[in-house]
Amino acid sequence: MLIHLTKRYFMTDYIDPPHILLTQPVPEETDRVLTRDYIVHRLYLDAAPELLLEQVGPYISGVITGGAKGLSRNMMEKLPQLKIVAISGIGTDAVDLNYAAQRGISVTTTPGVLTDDVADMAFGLLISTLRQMGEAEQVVRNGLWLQTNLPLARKVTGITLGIVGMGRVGQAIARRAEAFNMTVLYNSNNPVPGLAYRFISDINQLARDADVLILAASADGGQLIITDAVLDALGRDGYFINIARGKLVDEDALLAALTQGRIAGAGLDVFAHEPHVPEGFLALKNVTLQPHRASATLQTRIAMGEIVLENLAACFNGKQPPHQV
Ligand code: 8YV
Repeated sequence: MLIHLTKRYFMTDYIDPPHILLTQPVPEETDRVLTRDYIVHRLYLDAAPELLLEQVGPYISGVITGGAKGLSRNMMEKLPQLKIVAISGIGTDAVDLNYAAQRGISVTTTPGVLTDDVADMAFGLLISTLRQMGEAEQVVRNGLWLQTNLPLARKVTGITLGIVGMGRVGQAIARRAEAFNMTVLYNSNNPVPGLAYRFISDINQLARDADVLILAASADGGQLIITDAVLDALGRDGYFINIARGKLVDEDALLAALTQGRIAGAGLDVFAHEPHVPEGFLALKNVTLQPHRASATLQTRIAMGEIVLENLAACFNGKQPPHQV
């Protein structure tokens, strides 16, 4: 492999142009600027990623990664010149922030621009699951319209919605819920000042009161939030929607609750060990499944890419990146 080692900046200790490691693709618009301004190494395209890391690891000063993918401590240890981990996303749960801080590595995110998409996905999953749109679509696609008597669906407008996590995304979901005449209740670490929705400090109580429970919490704390007890509190007429992180959910308990009819259905964009989806989910008609696509629109991914580029540029110009966590 040819590695371009050109001049070094006088005052800095990284190579110019900086070497950037990309763990997953970015939109063409972002990629064009990256390849113009940096030397880009694409881990996701390489047949032997370990070997690539061995070869280019010593030169890498920036990594671009996704929120769920993050960057393990083990990987960071292979990158002695690393200055910045630029997350194209908002979750920092897959990056060892303490270790990054110890080494003086900036960790940045792309807040704000993906809020609406994630809230839209939460609503898409909610409507699709309650209205059985996946199952009904299969009926049409398989030419079974006349032969099939689908059960009646669950009405969406007017339900009681429980939101777990009232950050930007939780609030964007709540705003959408208002247009559907829903009663919004929420649980988060603390009540959010200025919100008109009722705060419920006990998540089991929230699940009991809600027709649909949406998980929109950050996974930075790493704790399990959706347990067997929460699912039982949600009950046989309740639905669960997850657009946050799979690791916040006891996935075995969720699968069991769905299979045994202890909750009515689920809409899942995220899983505990992506891209692995436990096989049991695939057979269930009362579940809507997505491959972690909540922020995956062209417009939003371009906007996320612009912020990633800003963060990188600031870092390599000796400034504090604007969206450093
Ligand atoms: C992205 C995410 O799908 O923001 C996050 O933390 O998980 C998602 O928005 C992911 O970052 C892919 O780039």
